[in-house]
Amino acid sequence: MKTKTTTEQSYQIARERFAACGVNAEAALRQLDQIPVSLHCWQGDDVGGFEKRAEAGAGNGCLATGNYPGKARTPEELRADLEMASSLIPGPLRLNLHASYATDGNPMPDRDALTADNFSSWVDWAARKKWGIDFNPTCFSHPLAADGFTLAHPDSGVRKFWIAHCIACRRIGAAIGKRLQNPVVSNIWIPDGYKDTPANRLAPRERLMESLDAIFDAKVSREWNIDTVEAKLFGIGVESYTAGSHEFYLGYAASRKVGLCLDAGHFHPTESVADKISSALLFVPHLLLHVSRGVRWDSDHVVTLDEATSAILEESVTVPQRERIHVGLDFFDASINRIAAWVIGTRNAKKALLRGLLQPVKTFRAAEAARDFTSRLARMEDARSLPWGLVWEEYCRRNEKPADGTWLAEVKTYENNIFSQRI
Ligand code: RNT
Ligand code: ZN
Repeated sequence: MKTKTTTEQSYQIARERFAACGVNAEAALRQLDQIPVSLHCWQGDDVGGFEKRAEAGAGNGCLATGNYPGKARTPEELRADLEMASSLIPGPLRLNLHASYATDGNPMPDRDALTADNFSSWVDWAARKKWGIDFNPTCFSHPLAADGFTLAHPDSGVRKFWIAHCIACRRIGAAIGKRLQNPVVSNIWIPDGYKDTPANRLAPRERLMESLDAIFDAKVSREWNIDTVEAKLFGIGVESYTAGSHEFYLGYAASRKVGLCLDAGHFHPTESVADKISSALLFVPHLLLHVSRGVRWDSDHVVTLDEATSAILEESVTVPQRERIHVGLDFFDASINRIAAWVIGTRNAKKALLRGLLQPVKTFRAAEAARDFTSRLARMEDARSLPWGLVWEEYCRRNEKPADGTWLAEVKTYENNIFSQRI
């Protein structure tokens, strides 16, 4: 770790440089402390979950590739790995849980009958850590999702099961939110779609709309549970059509006043997801960001500081009412150390937020208001080389977390000591 004096002195220089551009670095650090990032449990075990049936695990288009050793196999191992990862990430975190990670129940009920009691080990753990929790129904990797359809299934019996599951999950969200006194974001994603050209594009969407209406008709506390719905353009096995497309969910969320989830991998690769935030926020009550990185397809690569991903997070802090935006991660890479994947992706998400908070936005906007587009571009480009990295280093120091370049050894030690026992 860098010494306090070096880091602080460098920060003072950086702070002055930002002040000269009209940016208060101290205020940016305070704001960064107000934006928790929701750490997705599923990066730790390749979307495996703890159900012990044959279909369990990643499925229905969710695919973690690679076979790096040391995957967490039990709740205890997964929590230990999350502890390790979070010890290397500065600032506030939440836990993002999937229903397939239920821990408490003997026997464990099927997904349509889960309650908050089935997650008590997670809730106790999060309470101890003072983390909030977010929640997701698991509408995949189950015998009743075997043909790729759930809420839009032509069979009303199958739809009923998934409707019951989603209602159960909203209730779990509300119960956990109340217990932690911290609202839970409950996000619905379904895989339903066709590999090849559909003959009827409307019918599955009508069924999905009706299923969602039944789900959101169930009375669940709005104070403790925040609903969001997640669209997708395509996926493996559903290349030609997904019932829950962006247009479908944007229309649904706006008309029903539920939140919308924007997953960075769920759009055409040349679309700007950052650009969608300001439009969606005008019409939906909440936005959930699934911060992810698609490489050629919805590959869920670890978040890097690339242009497209940074732009999403930078934009998220420059809009008014940013408390209506919730930041969650959604990547899963089984080809590298899974804890390092969390650390790299989450630190990057936080760096992008910090860079957004440190942007001389007022200056950019003044140039724009004056229709001086030359100055707007010049200022934006000059701002890229402001010393934000020194502010980040100070943020790590204040949070007693390692600076860049100093955390990996701890992961390697953990790998040597712990992963070797998981054979
Ligand atoms: C799938 C969606 C969804 C999942 C998680 C595991 O394409 O992105 O959010 O990744 O629920
Ligand atoms: Zn997602």
